[in-house]
Amino acid sequence: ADGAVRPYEEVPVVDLSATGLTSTPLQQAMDLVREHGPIYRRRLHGHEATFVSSLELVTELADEERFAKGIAVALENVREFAGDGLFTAYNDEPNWAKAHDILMPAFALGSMRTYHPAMLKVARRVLGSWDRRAADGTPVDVADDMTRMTLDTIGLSGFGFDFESFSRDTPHPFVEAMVRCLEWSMTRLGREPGGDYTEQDAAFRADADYLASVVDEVIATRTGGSGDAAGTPGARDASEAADDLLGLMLGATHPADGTTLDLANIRNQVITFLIAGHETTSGALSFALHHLLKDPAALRLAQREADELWGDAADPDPSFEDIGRLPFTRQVLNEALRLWPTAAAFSRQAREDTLLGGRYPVKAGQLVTVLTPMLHRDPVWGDNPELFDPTRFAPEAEAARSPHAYKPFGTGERACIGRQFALHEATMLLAMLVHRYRLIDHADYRLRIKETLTLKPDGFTMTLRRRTPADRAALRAALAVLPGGTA
Ligand code: FDE
Repeated sequence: ADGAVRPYEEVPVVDLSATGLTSTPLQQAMDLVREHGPIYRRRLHGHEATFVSSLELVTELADEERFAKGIAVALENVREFAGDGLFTAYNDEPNWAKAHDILMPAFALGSMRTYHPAMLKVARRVLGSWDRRAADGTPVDVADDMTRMTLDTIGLSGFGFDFESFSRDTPHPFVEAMVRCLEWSMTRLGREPGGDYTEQDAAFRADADYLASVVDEVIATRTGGSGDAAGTPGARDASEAADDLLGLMLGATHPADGTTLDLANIRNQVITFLIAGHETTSGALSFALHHLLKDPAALRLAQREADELWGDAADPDPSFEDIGRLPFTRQVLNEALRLWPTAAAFSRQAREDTLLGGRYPVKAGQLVTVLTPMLHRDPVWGDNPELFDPTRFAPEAEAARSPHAYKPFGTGERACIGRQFALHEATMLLAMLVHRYRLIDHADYRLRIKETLTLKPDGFTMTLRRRTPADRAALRAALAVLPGGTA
């Protein structure tokens, strides 16, 4: 970058119209950054998208005066089944601000206290299932089980609805339909002009309708309307659950004008939260477990932290406050989300004509997409950005770094509303798992990443052994002889 203003035409152009997208378009986009640098334009069947990935340029895109969230084609596709829910709403759609204002209090840090018991209940389901695997030595499919746990958690804590995923051999049909909808949104990006996609679109429609019908059941369970409300496990009455997400959506009025959300919008919000609240969090947990499996030193530090809280308790009872006492476990999650931010891209839209980086002209309304995994490998992360190193998130290290170097939850007003929720849930489960189990790399797993709009480790299994008091004593002894060990 010589700093000279140059015509936008000089940004490198990659034309993929002949080859198309691969089955892993995000990793393809990452490779293109490695080849072409931190800004490039990608052409595909007459559409063009601009990708950006350096700290310098993302810092500008994060300026809310100059840029706002943009709904790029991928999110337009998601709008086909999530409508004007928070994630996919346009900035100026009145329902965005309205739902945002009504639902914000439900995501303040203090509100996590309300969700803690439901989160703990579901975490215990994971332990129940993994105890049986530990006993008979069969492997666990990590991403599948993390998805079971995050779906049950958002269902129970947000909507008082129990998906009971751990009593099923295969994922809940809601998950399968949702994953297909996300895949449809992703593959639709690479469609060739003139192709016939009627079959895919009909299958998508059926899946989207099914999602909506599940959501109607969730709502009916609460309002006592039609549906199979009677006897649905986990159903609670409205007064008891008034402060969860669904309670707020159904009951709370907007502070400014006193109106409530309409039912069509509530349906879109419930679909949005069921999707956003579980796909990304389960991927984050799966990557964190992968890295701990491959990094015995980090695993031991995480185990020591949990051991210090819960000792040899066979069934620890994590309190709400305990979750704030797991800073290293939190660092492990942060670092997992650095390397593989599971919602791996977000788009920004110029408010006015502007110059990005003082040299690339961007027109009012034009979209620019941030490739988060490559931002997270910017030189600001040091010489070995591929290295998993949770100490990057030690408080001193964080304080010394630009806040714009790390964006796994997006940026600005439209950043992730569920961040505290996801981190509370994931920190608690991760700590409970490393406290209880030895993680065994029985298949010498090599990381492959599956993309269904979000990212997950593909085919990741491990076996488990319950940790014993002798294991914990040995860990204490081993760490005590290290420099800086706390004997
Ligand atoms: C959001 C979000 C984002 C942004 C996007 C754009 O910008 O476009 C991001 C990046 C995210 N998010 C990420 C994430 C990760 C994880 C782990 C998560 N996330 C989680 C969660 C949970 C929940 C419940 C959620 N999440 C939710 C959500 C929502 C609703 C949204 C939208 C917001 C607005 O308003 O816009 C988000 N998220 Fe998330």
